[in-house]
Amino acid sequence: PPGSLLILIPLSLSLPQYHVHREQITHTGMRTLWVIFAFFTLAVVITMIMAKRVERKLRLFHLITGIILVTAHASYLVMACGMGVTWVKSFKHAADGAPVIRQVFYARYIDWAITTPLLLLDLALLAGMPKIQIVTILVADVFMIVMGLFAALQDASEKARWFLYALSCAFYLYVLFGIVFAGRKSASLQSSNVRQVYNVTAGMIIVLWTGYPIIFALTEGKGRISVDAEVICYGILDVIAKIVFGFYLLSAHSHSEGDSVVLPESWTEPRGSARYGAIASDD
Ligand code: RET
Repeated sequence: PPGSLLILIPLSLSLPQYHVHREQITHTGMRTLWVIFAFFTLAVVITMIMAKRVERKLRLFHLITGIILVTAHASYLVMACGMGVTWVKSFKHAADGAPVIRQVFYARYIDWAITTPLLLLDLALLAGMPKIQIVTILVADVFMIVMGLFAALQDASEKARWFLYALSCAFYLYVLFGIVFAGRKSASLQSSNVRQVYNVTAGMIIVLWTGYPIIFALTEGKGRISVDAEVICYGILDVIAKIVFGFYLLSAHSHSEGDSVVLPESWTEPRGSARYGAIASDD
């Protein structure tokens, strides 16, 4: 009834005014997302053209790189359309004491969960690593991303967030060790050209990928840099780690006529020997 409304008005005026400080993307960040989307679209088209031009046996790398680029293209489209994003409570407070909530683009983690294992697969196939080593590195990588996603979304306890972050970093270290030791050991059996491509691509991964946990610590972790700056930093890394990396790998390959990769026994050991299913004696 209208009478009760009249009572509610002075009541609501006397309540303390809570306001929440929102850290969110602005048009600068949105524009960045669209620009990077355009880069990935172009990169997908160029990869398809390059795939048509090389001999069949090299196309597996074009296929894997193509899937990586299409995934990034889709994820940037989703984010540029304002989707794949959620609000997460921050552990810091605004200058006036108001609680802070921050936008987190969780779509990236879905992208990374698909693309980072494929980037590692590119590298592992180039080195000719045994299957079991490939599987463990890829699985550790997926765990790294999933733990990172939960760290980003965890807003009940700051300690829990950093614990999940540390766990994710531990998986990351496992992946790095795999690339530096197991991967290089397999690559050392290959021709000098393949070995060199491996060293360059592995080096790129070590340097570029390390940027991601650093950005995470500054944004989701400490809330030091804005959502726009976060979009730009991840965007630059994504473009280098996917497009520059992919094109280097593909063009280095097209020039390596006659480079046949030496496979470990696990790939080639004949049926009926010491193998158990697909697992060979050296796996
Ligand atoms: C997170 C947060 C927690 C700690 C670590 C992380 C690592 C992320 C990495 C991402 C790589 C992404 C790439 C994308 C596409 O090109 C999840 C940020 C260690 C290494 C290469």
